[in-house]
Amino acid sequence: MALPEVDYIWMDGKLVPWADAKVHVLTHALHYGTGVFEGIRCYATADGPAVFRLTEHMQRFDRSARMLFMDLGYTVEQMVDAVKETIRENKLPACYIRPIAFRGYGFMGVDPITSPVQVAIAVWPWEAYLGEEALVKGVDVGISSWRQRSINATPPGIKSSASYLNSGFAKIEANRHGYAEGIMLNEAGHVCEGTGENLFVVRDGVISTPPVFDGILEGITRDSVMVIADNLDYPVIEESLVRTDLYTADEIFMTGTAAEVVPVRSVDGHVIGDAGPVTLELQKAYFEVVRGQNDDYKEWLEYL
Ligand code: PPE
Repeated sequence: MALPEVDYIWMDGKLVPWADAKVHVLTHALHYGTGVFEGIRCYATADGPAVFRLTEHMQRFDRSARMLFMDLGYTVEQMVDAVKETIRENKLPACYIRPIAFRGYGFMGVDPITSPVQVAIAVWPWEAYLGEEALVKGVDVGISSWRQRSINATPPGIKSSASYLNSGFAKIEANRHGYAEGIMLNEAGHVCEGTGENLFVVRDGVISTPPVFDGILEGITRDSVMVIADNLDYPVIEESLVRTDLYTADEIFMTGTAAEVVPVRSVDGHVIGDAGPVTLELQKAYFEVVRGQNDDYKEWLEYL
């Protein structure tokens, strides 16, 4: 999507004009994928803009960085404050938030350790990730011919820039085949996730989702939906799924910060159907929670 530019980007400790947030072409991460990032959303609520599960996102950011031996140079609390400041200074009622930490300019060669760590936070308005209509009507998806990045190669649990080459391959293929999204299987044939979303299946009133050990990003939206579903008395289980489980599901939906809760209409041409009742109930509940309309979840909202 074309970026709707705003005034400032936070870069290495200070706000700089959007157009000045630049890096050198010999930035290590550009050549070797040595970056980690986050995707967070800030929603408009009756009490002003609120960031959904901001601290959890910054904790995951910090964990991703540490797994790459990157010292952010800021505590989680300082990063939380920096996100809030960036939204405030850009005067946005709601936005998407993209923190990124990466190995910068200084050295070439595979070893990242010697290159300096740079940290930036960008914010911009980002509407429905797969389109407004997708939230209502659902999307057609296909199983990708690309396998999911493996736990011992490019770990899917680390939200690294390098990891998204794999997502990029699958997304290009999906779009070329006329699908909104590609679903990746691991080498064992277990269903993992979409290129930017976790996946859920509903069968006979039971909600299931692939376990972390099958090689997925441990999504914060995934966790939120599991808690909400549990509170609505749905049985929720983590279990390995194979492609045929998708073809015969009663309902399928995908979750992610950018995507939110999106129904899946078909998989490889197997029709699942219009958005089902469980999907719609969870989607409605999720939107109420993020918009501050359900007090039971107010600890998930961090106001500016
Ligand atoms: N799996 C993948 C591969 C993924 O990229 C995301 C988020 C998720 C699961 C869901 O995680 P969470 O956001 O914590 O619920 N994808 C981010 C980036 C999307 C992009 O195109 O860029 C996002 O939704 O922000």
